[in-house]
Amino acid sequence: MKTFSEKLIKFVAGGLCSIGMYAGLSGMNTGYSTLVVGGNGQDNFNSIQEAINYIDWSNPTEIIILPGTYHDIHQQVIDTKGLVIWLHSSDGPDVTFIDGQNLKRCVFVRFQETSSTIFEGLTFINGYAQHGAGMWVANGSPQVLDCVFKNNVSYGFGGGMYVNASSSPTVTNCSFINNSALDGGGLKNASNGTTFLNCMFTQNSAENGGAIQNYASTGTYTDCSMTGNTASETGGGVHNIFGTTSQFVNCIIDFNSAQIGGGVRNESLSNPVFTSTIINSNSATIGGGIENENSSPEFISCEVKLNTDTVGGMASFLKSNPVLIDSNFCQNTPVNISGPFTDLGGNTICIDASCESDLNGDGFVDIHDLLQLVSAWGNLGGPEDINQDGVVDLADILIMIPNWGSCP
Ligand SMILES: [Ca+2]
Ligand SMILES: [Ca+2]
Repeated sequence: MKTFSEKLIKFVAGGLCSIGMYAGLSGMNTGYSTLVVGGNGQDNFNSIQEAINYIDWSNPTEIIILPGTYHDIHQQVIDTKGLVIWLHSSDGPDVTFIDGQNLKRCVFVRFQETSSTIFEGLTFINGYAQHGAGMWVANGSPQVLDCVFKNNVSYGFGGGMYVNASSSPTVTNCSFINNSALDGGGLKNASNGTTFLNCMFTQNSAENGGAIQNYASTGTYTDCSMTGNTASETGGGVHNIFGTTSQFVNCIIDFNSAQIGGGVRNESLSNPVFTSTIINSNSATIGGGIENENSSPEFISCEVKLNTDTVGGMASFLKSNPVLIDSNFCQNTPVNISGPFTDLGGNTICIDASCESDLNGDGFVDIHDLLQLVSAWGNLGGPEDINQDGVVDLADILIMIPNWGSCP
């Protein structure tokens, strides 16, 4: 067994290049000392925790993880123990797995780690725990870069990641794929100040918050996508609760589904702000795109399209009063918006499909509209050309019939 100082290899950029450095920070003189995990080198550690346990408290340490799948005998695969560590793979997340073996959490961060503690280029996979099966940031603010959270299962909160109130990690270029939990399949975020940049959430599932549940959070999501996630109850893509005021900037929330709020559900005084965000092609029983209860989200330069449900593209209840600026609500079925909202200008809110058949505008689709259509039979265009294909014919009648009755 070598001593710690013998194992400690001084950080030399040239040496790191020789083992095919993946990490984006590599090549910088970081001041971190260096340990290596994996591979066959005689100085290399076999487990990541073994390397962490070897670190001198006063020494910022770089731990290079060579390609492989890493387990551990403890309750989690990695516990950073409050140390300043730059944990990164040599060859990227596709070949470097932190594996909970469906038994334990992958990573625990709980001793006030700062942004100088960095995870980079790793896949956290098969974690299993009550909360944060992939990573539980219980008390700390690490950086997480270029990582993948996949197939992690929490029977409580945050399948991929759970971030507590006292924490504010920065998560950049990460993917959350096929994680599940009771709340927050990909992520449960109860923090203030957490930043997610260019992250992707897909195929995650939960009862509430298929991709993400924000709980009393001010977290920011920029250039992120939440696509194809499911919630058996509320918030297929995103579930915002308990006074969440998160910001979503330039995000895409699409093809998610839930019972209530297919794309987004805002409830219990949550007033998030969506800017230049697309909420498209989500589905639910109530609120295909968005559902609000006692919440007043703001939409600035957003597009809400092609969402489906039985109530509206956006449905608002109780004391909700969403605010719309320069936004576009069109092609949602059967209605684009139901419930109150405040129009601060620049918005396009299309006529609901169910009302396009109300040709005389009396609030009902009935025999009078049908007679008007028949009298315009063969016309090239006009309001009777409901499907706007350039001719009034049988296709237009076939749109009118299912919308028979009162129109919202
Ligand atoms: Ca009518
Ligand atoms: Ca037509």
